[in-house]
Amino acid sequence: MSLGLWALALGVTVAVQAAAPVITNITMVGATPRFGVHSDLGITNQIQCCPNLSQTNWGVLTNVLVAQSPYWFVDVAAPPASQRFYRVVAVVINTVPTNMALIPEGSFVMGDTFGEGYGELPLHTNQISAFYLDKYEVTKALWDEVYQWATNRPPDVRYSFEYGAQGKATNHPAQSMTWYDAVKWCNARSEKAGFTPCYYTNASLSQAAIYRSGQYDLATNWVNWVVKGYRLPTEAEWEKAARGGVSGHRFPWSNTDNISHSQANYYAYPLSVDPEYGYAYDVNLTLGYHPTFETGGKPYTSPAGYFAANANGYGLYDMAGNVWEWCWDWYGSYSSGSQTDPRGPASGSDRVSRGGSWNDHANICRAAARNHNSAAYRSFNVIGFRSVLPSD
Ligand SMILES: [Ca+2]
Repeated sequence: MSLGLWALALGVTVAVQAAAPVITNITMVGATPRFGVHSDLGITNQIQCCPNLSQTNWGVLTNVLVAQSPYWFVDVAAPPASQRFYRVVAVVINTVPTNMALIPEGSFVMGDTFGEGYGELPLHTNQISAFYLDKYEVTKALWDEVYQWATNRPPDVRYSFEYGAQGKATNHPAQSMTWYDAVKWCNARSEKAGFTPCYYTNASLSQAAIYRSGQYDLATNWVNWVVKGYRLPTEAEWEKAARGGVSGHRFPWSNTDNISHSQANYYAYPLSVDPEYGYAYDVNLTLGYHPTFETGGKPYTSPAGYFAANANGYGLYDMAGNVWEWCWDWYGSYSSGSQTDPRGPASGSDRVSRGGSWNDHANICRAAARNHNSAAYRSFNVIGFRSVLPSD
């Protein structure tokens, strides 16, 4: 075997200020190539190879989080009696934030392909930029952590919430918050994390206008949509996420277009139990609340992510049922034209919520189903939310 070595500091992104990794001491140990790499610590090296230098397609052998320098790399997978070139590149691995899922860029068909809903037509195609979405409805534990931080800040930057939120247990979804409180909480979560708030009390988007208290009916241009900060999903983002990367299904899962208590926390009303008003696609064997969670008085919410085997195609939980989820948009009618990253009507009287709850029938838990409430609505223990973070 003949060996070649290249050491490049190609920044796959420009965030790395590290010095270039350097390959040294390349040698054969028996039939196996081995070399040392000098690198800054704490960065990721990507070890690449190719069979000849006339091609530009370097294959990735492995990623190494550098804990010591120099370190040895032994290429146990190298084919015998061949020629191989190596290089080591400092890369930034784009890590997904904790407990969030990447919803990739792409288009989807929004609306009800089954003709079962209200206000869910016409079908229209939306192009949606990539974003991260909480895998779980915001739990009471997470709500409290941010809430405590936000309400104990110095007076000039302190948050005040109308009512805050309730939760049956710390690992259950936070619920019964107003839309205003959900939005302010997203801002607080951003500030706590060192990110930039998305929501402002006017179009200046200035520090002085960060939305931390009161009731403001925010306009679309009172939102900084491009900064790295937490915000509510738009209605289109929510529906794209709920569909899990597949189209034309009734629920967030695609292996069946039916629903039962093995998949979601909702109020079952199956046709088999009520032949007149039941839902044919509700194949639960019994009528009523989910028996596992019908305990200790209402609400009958379930722990976030309880249906662990039933994450959707993007790895999201409870997109059907458990609690409704506030979205950004004012409620309004759909139009048929294709749109890119739509943010809903410019004004309105209600904000959208999605997904149904422990208290709702199967038809309300469909991926296309829409609901809307006043931003000051607190619900009967049925409404919560999850948050978005931009992907770059
Ligand atoms: Ca939900």
